[in-house]
Amino acid sequence: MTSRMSYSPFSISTAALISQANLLKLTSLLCHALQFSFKSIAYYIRRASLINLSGLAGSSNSTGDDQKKLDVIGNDIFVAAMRSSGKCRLLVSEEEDQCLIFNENPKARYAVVCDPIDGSSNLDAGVSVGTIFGIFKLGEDTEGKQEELLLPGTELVASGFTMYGASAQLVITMKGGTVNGFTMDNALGEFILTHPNMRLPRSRAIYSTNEGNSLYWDEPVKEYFNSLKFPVEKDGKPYSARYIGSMVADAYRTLLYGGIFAYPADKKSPKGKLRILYECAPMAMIFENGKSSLAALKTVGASPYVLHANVFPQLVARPSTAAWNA
Ligand code: FDP
Repeated sequence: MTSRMSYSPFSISTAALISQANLLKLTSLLCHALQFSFKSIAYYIRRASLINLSGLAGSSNSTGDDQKKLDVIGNDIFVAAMRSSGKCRLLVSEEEDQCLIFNENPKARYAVVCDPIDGSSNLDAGVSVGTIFGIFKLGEDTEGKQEELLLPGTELVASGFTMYGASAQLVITMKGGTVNGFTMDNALGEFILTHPNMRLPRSRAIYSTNEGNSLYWDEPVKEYFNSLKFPVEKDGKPYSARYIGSMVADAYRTLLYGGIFAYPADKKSPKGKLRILYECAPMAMIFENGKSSLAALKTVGASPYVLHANVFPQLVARPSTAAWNA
């Protein structure tokens, strides 16, 4: 028996992405600039070993991490794309100490936050990494100051990430909307809608965390993860462990398969490792719109007190029974 793939580029393609953007009146220029960044970063990651882009750049970023060459290139691409879109007034990147203010675009009303290459410690091993982004709408009276960006995730109008894996996967959501996933078709050079209305499935019992930190965990955190591994219910099955160490890749798998992703604060990082503005808030918005639990909602509501602030407790994904029954 022959089987037919349900692949219909004519009915979906970028038109779907653009129509989503229109829903929010996100200008297609900003949307186009974002897609251009993802395609370019994907291109350089694929070619890294061939064109000597592996390894360290010899510098460190605002959060004290050693920068890889691809961190620097990814950031340069993202900054150039946002600046030239003409629609972005403020840009916060993990790789920049200060907020970038594009005064050449005085009428621009969007502020973008991003981690251009998240999970970069995995880069040289060819493991999936990703770009995380969030978009805020500034008021008409904006003065284009970085303080305007110390906002809780609840103020985001859109957020998403692109995972650079076997293929580039773009996941995007708008305020109050659904979560949609697009796969890069390299031949067409377009993101194709392949995963409409993504929702966390309830079926899989997977936990995803860096268990190597358990020595530094507080007792309640240890107890929580032990409860997943040693269920007390009769015939209860333990959770499986999966940890890639790239938040975007762990989050993408969690969205598809279900389970829990966590990076708990510990004695080594009492304020947590992940950053509120450009890592946790956008990711929490995706999981909230994908019907995740209260833990994600708490993260969405957290406000950064400085641009590169961390967030606690960083439990970002778990299917919510209430949301699913609604
Ligand atoms: P990385 O340091 O490689 O950029 O926040 C960054 C991040 O990766 C996340 O992508 C990832 O989930 C986490 O840190 C990995 O940290 P550990 O190596 O401490 O597990």
